[in-house]
Amino acid sequence: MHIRLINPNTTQAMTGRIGAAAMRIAAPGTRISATQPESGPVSIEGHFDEALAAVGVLDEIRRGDGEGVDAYVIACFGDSGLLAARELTAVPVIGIAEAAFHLATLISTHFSVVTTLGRTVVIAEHLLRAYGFEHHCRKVRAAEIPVLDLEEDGECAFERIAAECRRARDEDGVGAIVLGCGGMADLVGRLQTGVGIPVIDGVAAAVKLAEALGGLGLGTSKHGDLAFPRAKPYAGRFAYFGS
Ligand code: 5HY
Repeated sequence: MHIRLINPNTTQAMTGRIGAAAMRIAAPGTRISATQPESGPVSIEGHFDEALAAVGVLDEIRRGDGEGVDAYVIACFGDSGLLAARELTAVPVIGIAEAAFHLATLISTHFSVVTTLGRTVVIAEHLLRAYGFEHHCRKVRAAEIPVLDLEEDGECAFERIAAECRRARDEDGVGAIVLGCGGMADLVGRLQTGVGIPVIDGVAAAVKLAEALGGLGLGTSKHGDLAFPRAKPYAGRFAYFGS
């Protein structure tokens, strides 16, 4: 099967690292491709960025469906545009936050999240409630690093993330930690070794869940609210979505 990872921000280097992390854990026979929108924020660090990035995600879904992609992973911890993307396609669309939350609850009664900036904590908290995991998550923590510091100052960023993971392990009474950024995907092995409890990267979790859905022949339901959008014109810059 062909899984397309969509990095909703427009930083190519991060797309490459996310794609490489996915390829390392993909099953034999799974083809991985990774892309990002042509337009949009270079990093997603709040509600405004999420709103703009969602349109780019939808563009990538349209493009991927024209290329015969079998499943999509939205590789941003805000699960940017997830439900809208699911309306657009009949194949699975997995958000890395939702995927990581699911896997964390299969191995631990409680988990904490370590994300980037404090201002994005509320986005993760909204998703926990929306997905029904709020009683399983003890705390959403921020390492207080800008997303692109994961590209530009990797070792310092790693140390800050690792320190926050250790605090979660020691203070939160959790059995697992979820990494709250697609750009952290290639840090999971080092963090797992250093922190000593299970650390879950949503990119890997989403790839494996996409493989599972593909193996079961399950796609996005087109019955009900995730049915294809009703046919209508779209004005202005979105006219190309119209039918
Ligand atoms: C992400 N931002 O996974 C999120 C992380 C965050 O550009 N990719 C981004 O803090 O929400």
